[in-house]
Amino acid sequence: MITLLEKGQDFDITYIDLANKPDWFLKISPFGKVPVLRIEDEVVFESAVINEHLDEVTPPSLHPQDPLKKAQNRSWIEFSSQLNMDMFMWSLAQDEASHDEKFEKLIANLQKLEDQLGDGPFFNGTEFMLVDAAFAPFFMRLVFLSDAMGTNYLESFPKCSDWSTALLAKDSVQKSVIPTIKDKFLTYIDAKASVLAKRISEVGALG
Ligand SMILES: N[C@@H](CCC(=O)N[C@@H](CS)C(=O)NCC(=O)O)C(=O)O
Repeated sequence: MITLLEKGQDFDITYIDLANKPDWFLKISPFGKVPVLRIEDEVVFESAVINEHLDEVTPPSLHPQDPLKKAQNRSWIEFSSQLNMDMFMWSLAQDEASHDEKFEKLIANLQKLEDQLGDGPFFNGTEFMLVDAAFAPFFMRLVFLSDAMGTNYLESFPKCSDWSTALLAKDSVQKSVIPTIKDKFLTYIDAKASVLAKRISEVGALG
């Protein structure tokens, strides 16, 4: 969605109830996951691959031109999947020990990302690129969790924090989600009755 909006492309979107996936969706999504891009009768799946394709067919490219920088951007795009997974595992952990372990993993990986960043405001400098589009959904959800807990999880990572602020201020990022995304996301976490979900509801009860 972010890449399509950045590129000013027309598209239709169909949201999938992942707890009740329709048959037509299961037929076109080999992993049974979103997102899937449908172009007439053809399908592309995996968000990084979808973004690469959209970028290729709608110049100018949102990748650096230098081949090494481009490869490194792709490496860090892959790292965004790991951070999403770290956040997911942490937010769903069912016992204290596993919660702490997953949280420490997330923090360790955030430090690796912090060490990669330059002067910003974006990953490669002043221009918003594909690598930025890849990290925006992660930061958006981490900020939802920060707000819900009243704890700034990016406090020790000033470059990530500034990057996150720049990303979340982008029109394409804001318009990539439904207006009720925060409530929906926190309701989803709450329903998992995880350690983090319980802590959020305690903070909510206190607040
Ligand atoms: N590597 C995939 C991950 C996609 C993914 O995990 N999608 C989740 C929602 S964020 C999903 O569809 N989950 C449904 C399921 O696993 O049943 C990508 O980047 O496209």
